[in-house]
Amino acid sequence: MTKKNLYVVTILMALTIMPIFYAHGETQTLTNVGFIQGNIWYSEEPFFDGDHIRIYTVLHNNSGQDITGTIVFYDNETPINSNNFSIANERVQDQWTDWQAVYGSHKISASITNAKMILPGGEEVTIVLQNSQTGVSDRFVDIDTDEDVIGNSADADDDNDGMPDTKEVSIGTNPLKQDTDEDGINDAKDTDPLIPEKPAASQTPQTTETSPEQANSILPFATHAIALIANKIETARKALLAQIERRIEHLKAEMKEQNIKKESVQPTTKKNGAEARLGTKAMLKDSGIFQYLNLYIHYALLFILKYKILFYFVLALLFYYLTRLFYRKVFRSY
Ligand SMILES: [Ca+2]
Ligand SMILES: [Ca+2]
Ligand SMILES: [Ca+2]
Ligand SMILES: [Ca+2]
Repeated sequence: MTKKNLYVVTILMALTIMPIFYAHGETQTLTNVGFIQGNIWYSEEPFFDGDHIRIYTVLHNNSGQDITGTIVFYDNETPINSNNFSIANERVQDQWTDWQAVYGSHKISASITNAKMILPGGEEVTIVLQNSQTGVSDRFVDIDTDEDVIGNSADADDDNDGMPDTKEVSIGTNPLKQDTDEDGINDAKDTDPLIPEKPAASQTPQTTETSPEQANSILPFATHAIALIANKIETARKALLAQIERRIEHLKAEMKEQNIKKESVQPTTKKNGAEARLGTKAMLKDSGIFQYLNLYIHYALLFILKYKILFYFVLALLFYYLTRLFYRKVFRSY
């Protein structure tokens, strides 16, 4: 072969192969289709905490006889539901149960019990089936706070407010709440996401309140100073209120997550009802009581901070006792 012919053959070969690569690039991939892994599949993929889904499996019968029985679906080792079935010879049959997914690890499976063979005369004979157990579908069900079909463990922005979780944790905003201080501006766009933005209307009366007094007062400087201190206290009260509210949200989320984890762990130990209840109470005593106490204290603080009159009353009381203490110390020292 001459050098020229070699070039021509190479170019022709390249032209033949290229469309194959091109076609390969165009191939579409369909999900949730093909072989049934372990004979368990789900009505939707992926699914998250709280989703109502359907768990499917499939029965086949090539035994030469018609078969009846009961199919039981399991979540870990706890039965979810049971269906009675009847399957003719040489048939394939879908079986399913509805289930609400819950955060945590799950082992989904199904098994056949109470299997009977139906003889031509109608007589039922108890039998043992060779394949009476599906494979185990190991699943971790995540929470998807912003419902963008990416679970929180894989989502960089759990609440989809435009601010990444890592930044929210570092600046102290709630990564599971779009508007932490509930002032109508999402965390990412809020210049001060921890202190509610004051509406323009509430700022105007404050200035009109102080300016006439300032003008008429004999001691404008004192009035101005008092107004300034009052303003500072009021700002501090609002900031503290926002902080306490955020802390309560955190505590509640933490407790919810722990409760979910406890519930998902419990079934594996297969306790009876009474023991399980005792177990829950014991766990509550062990780890929960301090959380409840903590939450209670936060709610008490929230209550005081929320009602202006109560807040200033407590502040005045505190001031009175501190002043009295100070005077007593001074008088005793002389
Ligand atoms: Ca998500
Ligand atoms: Ca976020
Ligand atoms: Ca947020
Ligand atoms: Ca905000």
